[in-house]
Amino acid sequence: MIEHEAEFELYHYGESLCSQMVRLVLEEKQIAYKSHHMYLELTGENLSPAYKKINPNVVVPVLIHNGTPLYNSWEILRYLDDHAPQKGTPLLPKTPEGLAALDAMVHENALRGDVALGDNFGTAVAGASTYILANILKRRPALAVMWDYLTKHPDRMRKVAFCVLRLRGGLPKPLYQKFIRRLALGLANSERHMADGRDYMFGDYSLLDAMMTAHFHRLEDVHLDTIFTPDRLPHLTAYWQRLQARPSYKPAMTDFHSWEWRAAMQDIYQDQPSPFLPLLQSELDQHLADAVTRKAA
Ligand SMILES: N[C@@H](CCC(=O)N[C@@H](CS)C(=O)NCC(=O)O)C(=O)O
Repeated sequence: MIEHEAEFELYHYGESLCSQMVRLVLEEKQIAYKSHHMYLELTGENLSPAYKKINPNVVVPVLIHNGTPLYNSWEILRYLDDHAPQKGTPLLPKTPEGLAALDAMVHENALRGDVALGDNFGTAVAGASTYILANILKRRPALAVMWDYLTKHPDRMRKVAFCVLRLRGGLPKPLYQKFIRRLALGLANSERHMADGRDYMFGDYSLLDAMMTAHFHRLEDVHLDTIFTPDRLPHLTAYWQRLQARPSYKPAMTDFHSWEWRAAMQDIYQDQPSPFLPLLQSELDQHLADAVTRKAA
């Protein structure tokens, strides 16, 4: 049991993909919550003994419901929908086939610990934005960062990854190229999925759309969002506008923009598109052309 004051309390970070999804769903379900905003790379606050009492795995988000912690964002999302099925927007498909299809699409798109970075759309989005994490880590001395992660982070792979980011300023370039290729494939698949004119991934808004909102918003952060044009991705471009127009978007997403993340974006991209945009465009165009050829055959 975690100490708490409100029925729902959320430990989260403004710019984390998983935190964004949970905040979107809290808004969609119209569930009020007490916010505990945490800084991650900027201060290493999540590695502190105090936070380890909330989550020994040191990650966000954690949702506390009446003192009981829930740790995994996807489980949190489902829990919220089960908890308040009649409140706000219903977020799960109604039929068993719909639920199975949702699970498959989540597998394809989610930021999952059991999927290697860049092996699905969600992990490719996360991988592509590690430049931003590296830039934020640069605000602290390298030794302090390495000490923190090597001695306090429980995940062996992440310990190393954060040290590499601090020391190299990013991951090796071929990895970014892999992320971009996977992003192109994911965008092409989603464009095809929406080509029948549906408004959301499953017709009605669902948990998957909350996930896609966070992912597309992150493409904006890494200055790849100019890929969304009516010529290239007509259905996804309209879909992205629809997601941003929802009342949940501002309170869950833009109201939680965090200053050091925004400063890192400015420092890295200087108001220019990402240097990886041409690769994303050519890979995507190739996928879209292949799909047309397959259809014609
Ligand atoms: N499987 C977890 C993953 C959570 C996660 O990796 N959160 C990231 C932010 S998106 C984090 O807290 N990273 C900080 C760290 O590892 O130090 C979930 O879905 O909630």
